[in-house]
Amino acid sequence: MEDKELLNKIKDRKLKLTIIGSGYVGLPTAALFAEAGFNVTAVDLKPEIIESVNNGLTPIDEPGLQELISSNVKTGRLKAVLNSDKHLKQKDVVIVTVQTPINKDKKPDLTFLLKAVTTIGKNLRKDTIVTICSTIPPKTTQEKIKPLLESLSGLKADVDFYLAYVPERIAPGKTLKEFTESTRLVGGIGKNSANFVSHLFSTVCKKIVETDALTAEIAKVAENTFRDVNIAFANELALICEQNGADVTEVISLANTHPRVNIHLSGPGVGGPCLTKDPYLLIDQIDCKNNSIITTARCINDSMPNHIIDLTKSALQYTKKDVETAKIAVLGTAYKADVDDSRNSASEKTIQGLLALGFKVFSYDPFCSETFGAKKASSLQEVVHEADCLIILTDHSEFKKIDLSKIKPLMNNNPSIVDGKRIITPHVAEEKGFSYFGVGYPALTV
Ligand code: SAJ
Repeated sequence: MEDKELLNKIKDRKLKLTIIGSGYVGLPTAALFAEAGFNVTAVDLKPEIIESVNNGLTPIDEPGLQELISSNVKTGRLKAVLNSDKHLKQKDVVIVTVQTPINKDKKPDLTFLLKAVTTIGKNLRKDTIVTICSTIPPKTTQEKIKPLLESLSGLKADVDFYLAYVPERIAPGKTLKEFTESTRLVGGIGKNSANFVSHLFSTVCKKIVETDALTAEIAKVAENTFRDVNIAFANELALICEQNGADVTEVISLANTHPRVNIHLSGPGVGGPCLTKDPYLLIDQIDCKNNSIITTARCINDSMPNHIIDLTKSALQYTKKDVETAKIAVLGTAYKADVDDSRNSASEKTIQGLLALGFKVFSYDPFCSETFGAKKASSLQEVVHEADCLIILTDHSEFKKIDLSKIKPLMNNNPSIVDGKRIITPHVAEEKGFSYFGVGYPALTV
């Protein structure tokens, strides 16, 4: 096909798209391309996702997504199908968004990705545009995906078909806005691939920057690793402040008045599917693991749930409560504010550690049904009922509005708060009759 012909097909929305993987990234991708006017098929392994989408209902809680799915399913531009390769034969564009987890040895597990690429390779036609949006270790596009597609299809990348790595940068809760408004990197395997994929993505994204696949791969994991390292620094600072008797919230906020300083927030640990994994993708093939700021940061962030457990023990000791009988109320199992995702949440290790110590643990989350083994409460009032200690692990909007005067009478005498997210003002908690313990706050001592 002439360059112009393919560009015109993109402009006129004449290409048929398949999105492989219809989760937190794939489904918004499918819905936005359908909204832009393309005919889109969303593929997934889970029948419940397929059924939900085809009924016009979003299976994930994401602002704006419900409207996009229902209207585009109604017009017929969006449909979902169970994993199968037969429909791939008629597609002009395939976008891969399957998960790329790490295994127990912290090594990338590319099984889902390579399976999807194999299916694509077997069905590849001339002029197909293949786009990888899954997060991958450096060199994967050039050294694994490209040869696999070429050998299975007998076609040549950047000549007969086009291949680019286009990392996603969306944050749950703001997915649609960030998808369309954040700068999108297009890492082409060659000039033609970068050009066609840029034009394709410019139908849904406002800003595109073209680069090569390797640079885009490293840039993607570097972004999340930077954030993880920055948060680890904030967490170490929190421990330093606690021991010195200072408040880390004030320290960070004052340090950040410097024009070239931007320290992130300390907390109960880093959760979610990205920051906990991408640093390991970045250093996968690199020989620096015993002396690496990146792995040290991971260890610091992973140690924070244990620090929350230590703060809880101090709070119970300070308020003279007995481990045998103490009841703990945990607020939040989602990995961050106002999302329904509990993957790798700091609450998991914290709750399981508390249960192992013999505490009675109850949890409440307005977005997530996950409890990690704690007893489930379905409201704030229920979770604090006769509790001795309230632990805050997620900064959901509902929790930021807590009225401590209303909570206090529901709890046992002499209650304490362990504020992992620093959303309660310490002196207000103390005025209302709570003993306050917070990450990075001077600890009360007996
Ligand atoms: N957190 C802190 N302190 C902070 C900020 C976050 O402790 O100052 C914690 C959060 O509570 C949460 C974890 O870090 O447990 C991760 O939250 P997040 O908001 O930093 O990141 P994600 O995983 O929701 O999304 C990240 C984003 N990357 C960056 O901001 C560099 C997003 O843009 C990416 O698209 C996403 O990873 C991804 O899919 O890679």
